[in-house]
Amino acid sequence: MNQTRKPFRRLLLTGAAGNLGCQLRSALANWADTVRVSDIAALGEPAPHEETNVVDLSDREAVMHLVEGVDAIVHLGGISIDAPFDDLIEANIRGTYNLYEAARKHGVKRVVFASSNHAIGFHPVTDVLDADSPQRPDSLYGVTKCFGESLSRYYYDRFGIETVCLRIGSSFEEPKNPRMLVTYLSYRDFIELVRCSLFTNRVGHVVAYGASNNPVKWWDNTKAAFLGFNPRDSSVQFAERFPASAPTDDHDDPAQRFQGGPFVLGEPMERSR
Ligand code: NAI
Ligand code: 15L
Repeated sequence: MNQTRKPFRRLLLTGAAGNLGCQLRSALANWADTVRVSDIAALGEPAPHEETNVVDLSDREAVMHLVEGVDAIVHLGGISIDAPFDDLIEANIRGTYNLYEAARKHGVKRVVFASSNHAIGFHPVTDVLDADSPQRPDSLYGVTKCFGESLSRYYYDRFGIETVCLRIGSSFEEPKNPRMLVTYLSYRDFIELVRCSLFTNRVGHVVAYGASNNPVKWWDNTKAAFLGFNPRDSSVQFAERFPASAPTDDHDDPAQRFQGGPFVLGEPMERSR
């Protein structure tokens, strides 16, 4: 049978059992001959083009094996909310380090890293940020995303591994609260952002914000315009669910004043023993 060659031979997707991993999994079929899907959780039956690997990202040897033979990585795996420090260290700090170190050893050229708006969540809601705005994490979770952004910068400067750091807003089926009218990233736009991040010829190391074309904007993607990401969706269709109010930073409630919303209220947590 004469099969058309796809742009990538083998792509690795971490966090494939999660919310966004499930959305991306089928799209990747069009982009790579083989998609290696991985998670610490069960992954279900592999499709014909898939290889499944249940791996804890904190297991260095297992991650080294996981990354062997892949052309590029979409790294979504890890803890996706604030959590005890010891847990974040394993999944998000050690896990991301293991992944980059394996990428270096196996000659992987490109990583798309799921960072988060919580890397900049302590900026007030009245600010508009771009890729050069200082990191202001709003939680230990946000700190781990800042670590991932710095680690990937180092691996680019030192070893030439390119990374697009996606500061994803709120990527769910629908916005769940007024804040998400600003931070909403539709699943369709999320997939397109990953596609642009994988397919743009040279990206170096770049930060791109992940939001749909929402009426209120906190983030300016001009410095990542070369990715060609043009969101097609908008939170406007959900606006009437939440009463409109002008952005303000004079609220008493920090969850209203800062872009990170309720994440700014979190307490540092120890693992409960
Ligand atoms: P999710 O929590 O649904 O998926 C994360 C996946 O990572 C889960 O399937 C989990 O089992 C896996 N995982 C956790 N610890 C692991 C470990 N030690 N080893 C291997 N796998 C592990 O989160 P979601 O929504 O799919 O997000 C994907 C990525 O995007 C996450 O890194 C998250 O921080 C980031 N992100 C997501 C946003 C959103 O709105 N969905 C917003 C900002 C960032
Ligand atoms: C994130 O980083 C989380 O992974 C996601 O679950 C949401 O909380 C999102 O940010 C958000 O800010 O809405």
